[in-house]
Amino acid sequence: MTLKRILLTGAAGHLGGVLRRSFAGQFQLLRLSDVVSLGTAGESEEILTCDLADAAAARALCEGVDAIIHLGGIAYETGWPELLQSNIVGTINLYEGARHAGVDRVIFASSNHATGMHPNDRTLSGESPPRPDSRYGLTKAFGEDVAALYAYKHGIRSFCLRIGSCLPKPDNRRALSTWLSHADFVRLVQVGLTADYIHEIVYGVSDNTRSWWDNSAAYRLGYEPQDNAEIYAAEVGNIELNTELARHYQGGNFVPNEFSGRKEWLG
Ligand code: NAI
Ligand code: 15L
Repeated sequence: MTLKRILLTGAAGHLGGVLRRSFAGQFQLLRLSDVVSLGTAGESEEILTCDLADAAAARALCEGVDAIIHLGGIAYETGWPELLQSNIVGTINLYEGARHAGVDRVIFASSNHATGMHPNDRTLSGESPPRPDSRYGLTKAFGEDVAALYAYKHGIRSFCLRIGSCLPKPDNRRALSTWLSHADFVRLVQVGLTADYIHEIVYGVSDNTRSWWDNSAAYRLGYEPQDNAEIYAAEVGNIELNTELARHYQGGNFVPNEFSGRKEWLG
């Protein structure tokens, strides 16, 4: 199936901007949506402002598209009321809209924080169980399960990206493991738009020498990352996170925030 009409949620955000620029003119329709203003529509673009927590609006958003790239939501740790609305209710509404509209596939921006309480001497894959490091990470683990429900029960292909640190370049030692370059992010989303899968969880990470993640499932589907954080090692390799907990666990600075766990369980 050639996907012609794409919906991008969270289009006003950092990664939404990366995809908007990269995908300009590539599709018959690129429908851009966010809860905040998106400016003026370019050629083949359509702009729909919508709070994903509004079920009717989210349903209308999904009408007439072949695929959805779902980036919209809160991208950091905060309180339950906000996370519940944007990330939990928002993701349910989005998938429900996709089901009603007969959408072929959804690419879901999960996060490494769904598995952030795993220590960083462990190599994880998309099959590794969630071990969230925050309420935010838990909403992403929930989103991966929503994706599984709608894939296996309702036939919507779901590609979940446990994104590491998608930045112009790595900014500290941790990011030498977790970095996803903008160009590799676009490559991974293109795999999500073209590959044959049912429900797949992969890591959003470049070809980093120090990666903590076995991304062979993404490679099997055709992902060929071209960037490696190691070229920045001399520049940022000495910039350490400033607590033992943040350095020990994959989730980095999300871990010490509100931590009340047992130090003897540090394994
Ligand atoms: P961002 O904060 O720049 O963009 C998220 C966008 O979602 C914002 O424009 C915001 O207005 C919108 N949004 C929030 N609540 C909404 C709602 N209720 N309805 C509609 N739109 C809503 O975040 P960024 O960095 O672009 O991340 C995009 C996605 O990727 C997020 O889901 C984030 O959790 C995920 N991610 C990003 C990583 C990164 O390194 N940038 C790492 C891991 C995951
Ligand atoms: C995320 O999930 C956040 O959205 C992003 O801002 C970074 O903190 C990233 O993870 C990371 O772990 O570096």
